[in-house]
Amino acid sequence: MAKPRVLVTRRWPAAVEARLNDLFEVQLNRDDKPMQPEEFRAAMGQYDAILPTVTDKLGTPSMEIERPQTRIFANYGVGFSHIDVERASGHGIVVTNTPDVLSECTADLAMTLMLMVARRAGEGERELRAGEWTGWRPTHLVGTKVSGKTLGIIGYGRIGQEMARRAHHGFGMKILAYNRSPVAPEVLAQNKATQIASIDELLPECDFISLHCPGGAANRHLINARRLGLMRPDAYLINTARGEVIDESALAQALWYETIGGAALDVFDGEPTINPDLKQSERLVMLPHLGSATREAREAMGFRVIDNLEDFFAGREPRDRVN
Ligand code: 8YV
Repeated sequence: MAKPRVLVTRRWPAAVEARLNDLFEVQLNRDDKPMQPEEFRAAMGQYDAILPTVTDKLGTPSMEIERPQTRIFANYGVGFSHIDVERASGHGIVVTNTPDVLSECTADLAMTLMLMVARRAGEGERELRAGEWTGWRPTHLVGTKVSGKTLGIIGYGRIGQEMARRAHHGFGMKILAYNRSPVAPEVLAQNKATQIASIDELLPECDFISLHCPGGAANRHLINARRLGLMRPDAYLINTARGEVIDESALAQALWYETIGGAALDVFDGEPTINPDLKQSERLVMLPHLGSATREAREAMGFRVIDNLEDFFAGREPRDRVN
């Protein structure tokens, strides 16, 4: 039987590409650039599977095609708000993602951001590299203590829980959790977390707020000017979820007028373009979407995609089907 034809849109870890080549007839997008809608439309006429990443916008323009050859989008990543899943379902295309395998690394990065912004690590490094450090003094780059503070987690799924585990068990933080659906008491008990009924009630109680909810239209600007106004003036906002969850213009204002303590972002609305207003503030830490960027997570994500493809082409239900 002919091997399924698979399009890999970006370069993946070598070990994963080697395994894909063993199993499938693989086409690699060799220039490693995000694919454009017209390229997707052409690809959907040729390949049995497309393996997109967050940089591939699989919305309406990419899917304007009748009777595609493609039967599965096996996404490399847990978040899939770049894929119009409803439209894919309309074409009979199965969509899968890669949960679990990047939860720890993404939570590690959220901790990194929290510590960096609270302890002014980015400012300190910039000063040192610029040759502007004049030496130790009691009032120099004084930040905020993290240990023992209250952390609010919005989206208490796999990554949110990993963040809570690190913060509670490692840093003695008190955990407040907002989640759309009720969280089982035994899950909350693992990190002595308290579920709060609404985001509006959660925000004023927290020293740090970390976002771990999905992106997409439903959560667009979940953190808007009004909600930023509910944060304490010395509280910090951390985002490793998706850029669109925050109204970035409102955040830029809150930072500029110092109505919040600071923010640390790994994801941006319209990334890799950054809203220039954000860059005005020294109290903002920015990283270039590094959440899952470890050798371990990126390999595990690739092998998880392969598991989903093997199941699908063997006629089994892929474990990570989302539609
Ligand atoms: C991925 C991510 O690396 O998995 C996710 O949802 O945000 C990232 O860490 C990226 O999305 C790859 O597609």
